[in-house]
Order: sequence, then structure tokens, then C-alpha cells
Amino acid sequence: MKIRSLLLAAVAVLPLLAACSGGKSDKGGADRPITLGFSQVGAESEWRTANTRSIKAAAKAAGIRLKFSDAQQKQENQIKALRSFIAQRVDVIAFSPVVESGWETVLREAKAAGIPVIVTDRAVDVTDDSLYTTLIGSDFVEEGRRAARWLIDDMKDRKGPINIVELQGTVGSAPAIDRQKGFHEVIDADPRFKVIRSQSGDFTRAKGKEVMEAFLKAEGKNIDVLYAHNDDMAIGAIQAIEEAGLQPGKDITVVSIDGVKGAFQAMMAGKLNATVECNPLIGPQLMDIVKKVHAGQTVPKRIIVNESVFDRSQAAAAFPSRQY
Ligand code: GYE
Repeated sequence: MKIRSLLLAAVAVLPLLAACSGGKSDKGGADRPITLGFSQVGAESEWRTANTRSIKAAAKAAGIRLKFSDAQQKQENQIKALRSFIAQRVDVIAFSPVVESGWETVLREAKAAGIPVIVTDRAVDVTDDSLYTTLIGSDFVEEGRRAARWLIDDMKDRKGPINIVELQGTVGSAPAIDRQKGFHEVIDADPRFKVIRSQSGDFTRAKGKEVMEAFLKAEGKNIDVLYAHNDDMAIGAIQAIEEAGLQPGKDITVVSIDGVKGAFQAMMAGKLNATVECNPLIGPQLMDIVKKVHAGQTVPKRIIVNESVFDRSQAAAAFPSRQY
């Protein structure tokens, strides 16, 4: 009698168990491809388009079904995309957050739905760390420090004051906040340097040019250095400098971040002095992490990409092997 009721209870519970595990039994299995929802920032720079290409190609190579959404640099679009991934019950969500703050609510929704979230490239600012699995991307503070160290070294024989104008990235974004922080940390220790103007150029060429025009108008020949948070803004600004009748790379020293092909070309033309590398080719690494996370394995909370600095003397030799 006892055994019979036990059996009955087990039979009654079976379908429930099956429903709960819903797909979990084939986690990482070959029978069903993993679906990854990826929300991209936009297409604002050469870096970003290389990043998108890398992610699309790597998903294909890894047999991961990718739902890709472009937010056109707007957080509201990204939140919508994340909500739609949750509604579609994708297996894993990854996103590169346009700005750091404002993610708690939607990340809590993903957590409640049991969908793991991987943050790529840019960091989020959340009080609860458990809202994302891992952050895979560069150390932007270090990139800012590297730009400043390069500058101090390049100008070691020069007397002060040395006036810097700064083109910041997107307001509130991790790379803009951190690249400013790291740069100041190092440059402020050398009293010759002074940042006389600092404004956002939103990581684009067009905005970089526009803001540089305003800097030139306000400061005239006072500007010794341009520090741009990415190459695209520097390239836009170089055009503005030339249009103002000055020589970029000579009258104004230009240092930026990313290391895209356009920057190497500008260095070879003598117009850009140095670029700090920021590697966008994180697709393969991301797909690896997606598989691990989907299979329930633990991954490190922070995965940092390796990168270096290039100046004009190294540009021609390095250019042929640049992949972005
Ligand atoms: O440096 C810039 C892009 O988040 C690291 O975003 C990325 C930055 C990159 O628009 O070019």
C-alpha cells in the first residue's frame, strides 16, 4: 500500500519535474543550439563595427544562434532589446551597456527569468553583483594611464605649461569615465600639464570634429595637445586642426585610444602621434564564456583583454598585421 502511493506520487510529480527543467537537460548539448541575445551599443566607431563583426563571426563559428540588436547609442533601446530577449526566453543574454547606470531593474527581470547575463566591453554600475555573471572587456583606466604616460615620455624635454584639450567619449559610459580618470591620475602628477578644455564628442568622427572646432575657436594657438578617448574623435579633430591651418601631429600632439586601422593610417601620415590599443575582437572569447555559462560552469567575474601602445615609429611595421 505504502509503495503504491509512493509510486503514484512519483508519477504525479514527473511531468512537473520535466516542466521545471525545461530545456536544462540539453544544456550545452548538441541537440539544441544555444540562443544568445546580444544588445550592441551602436555603430559609432571603427572599434564598434570591428566588435560587431567579431561577435557575429564567432557566434556563427561556434554554432550559437545569435539574436543581434543595435541600440543606436540609446539606453532606452537597449532596455527594450533586453526585455524582448527575456520575453523570447533566450538561453543567454550579453550586452555592451552604452552607459554605466540605470540597469538594475531590467537585470533583475533577467535574473527572475533565470537567464544569465554577460556584460561585454563596458561596465555596469549596480549595487548587486549577482545581477550579471561576468564582465569581459578592457581595463579603460589603464588605457587612460597609458595615454598619459606616453605623453609625459614624449614631452620629457619640453618646458611647461603644456595645454591639453580632451575629447571625452559618451557621457556616463564606462570608457569615458575611466579613460578620464586614468589619464588624470598620471598627468596631474606632472605640474607642466594642464587640461584646459574637456568636452564629449560622443565617440564619433563628426562630433569629434565639431567639438575640436569649438576648442580651436576658443583657444587658438594655446592648444599643445589633444587627448581623445577614441581614434574616431581624434581623426575628426585632425580634420578640424588642418582646416584651422595648423599641422596635427606637429603643432598639436595628438594621442588617442583604440588602435583601429584609421589610426595607423593617420600615424603613417604623421598626423596622429600615438594610439593606445583597445582590442574589440572579443567574439571568440565571448562565445566560449556563453557556452560555459550555459553549461552551468563558474567563470571569473572579470575577464580583461590584453593590449599595448603604438606610436608613429611603429605604425608602418605593425599596420599589415592589424586586424581591425
Ligand atoms: O573605445 C570606442 C567605442 O566601449 C571600448 O566604444 C569601447 C569604446 C571604444 O565607441 O571607439
